[in-house]
Amino acid sequence: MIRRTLSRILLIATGALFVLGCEAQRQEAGGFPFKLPNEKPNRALSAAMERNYDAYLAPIPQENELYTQFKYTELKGFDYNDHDGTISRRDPSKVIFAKGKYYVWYTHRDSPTPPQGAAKCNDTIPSSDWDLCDIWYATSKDGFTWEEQGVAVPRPPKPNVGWRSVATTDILEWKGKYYLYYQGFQEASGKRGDDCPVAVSYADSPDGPWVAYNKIVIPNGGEGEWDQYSIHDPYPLVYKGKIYLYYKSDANGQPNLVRMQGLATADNPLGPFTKCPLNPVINSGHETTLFPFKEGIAALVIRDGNEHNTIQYAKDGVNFNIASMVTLMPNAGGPFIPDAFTDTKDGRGITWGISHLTTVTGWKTNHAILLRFDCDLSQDVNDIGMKRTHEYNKPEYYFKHGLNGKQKKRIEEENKAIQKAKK
Ligand code: AAL
Repeated sequence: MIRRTLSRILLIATGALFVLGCEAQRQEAGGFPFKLPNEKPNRALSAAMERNYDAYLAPIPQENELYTQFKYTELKGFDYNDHDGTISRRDPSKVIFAKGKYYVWYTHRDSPTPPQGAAKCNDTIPSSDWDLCDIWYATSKDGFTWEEQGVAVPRPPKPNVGWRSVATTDILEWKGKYYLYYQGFQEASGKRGDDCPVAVSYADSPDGPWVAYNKIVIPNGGEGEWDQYSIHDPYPLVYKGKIYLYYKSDANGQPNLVRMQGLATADNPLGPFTKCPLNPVINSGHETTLFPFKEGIAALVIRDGNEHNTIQYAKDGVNFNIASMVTLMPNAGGPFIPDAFTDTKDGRGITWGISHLTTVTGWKTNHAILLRFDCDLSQDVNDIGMKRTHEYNKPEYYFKHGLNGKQKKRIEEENKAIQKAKK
């Protein structure tokens, strides 16, 4: 008892000393300045203020080159069969500019029915939105109106890699040739997770013809490793004289799928690719979107994990840190990155791209659409209209995010328990 009282007195005394110490420091240095200093002030700072200067490119988001809002525009030129779920376009590649126009590649599904799930799928009925797909492409003069050009990479004949579905592609330009990397499914997605490795096709022109390499270029990890089942969203850039291909994998298993991003590098687009020993290099995120920025690589980290809804930056392309917190991020963003393949030492950033929205009309008519996003993550643009920090949404938007039945029940029970306890 005496010991407890003594330690309580000690605790209170330490607390009081700490407060007095802080007050003495405050009086000596004066209160923190009203005008936020541009440079880190030479005074004792709280952890939050230390971080505000050390972790971000600027102490206010308006001046942080890696902070942005995102704006969206519906695309012209794509038909979706009245959105009945039989046509889907999703998971766009980066956008490139070649032969006087922009190019984008994407997963294209045209099936007799919308996806029916793994149990009901067959040779023509898809299990998921990205089952029984081919890779198509479209071109545009302005990035808003697109002309669909048709198939770039079809599903190869069985048993070649991707015979069941080729999906979620991305483009690399390397030494005058073009390479499309994509997920090559050997069985319907959903039969055994969403398992697949990565395959590649190459061409002399972005218009093809594309030659399938018909080999796995990024294999799944070994048994028990984080990427043992799937390599998703292959995303190549040219950095430090090499091909830096980032990808996503799922770990931990159901019901707690943890999605993270890894890196594999190569000197040749057809491999061999060496996985980074520090993988995973990003602890969160879903579809993979990165771009050269200054001397390093920046990443849009969406949807999954502790650090979802952040933009991250790695000076060395490997060790990523949070550079900003953002909202309404593009899903599966494929930005236009003029210096994606130039091996730049001073990446200029991005201002627009193509992304997707999934399950646009509900599960019965499940399909995805492509849309355009705009932002200011560029060293060369200073669009203050993209640097606001709040989103203004109508009440309907909030009420759409309502409680589910289970939650309503829990609250009802909590109320009853409180009533009972107070009686
Ligand atoms: C996505 C991507 C990959 C997954 C599936 C289709 O958006 O992460 O491509 O396999 O969902």
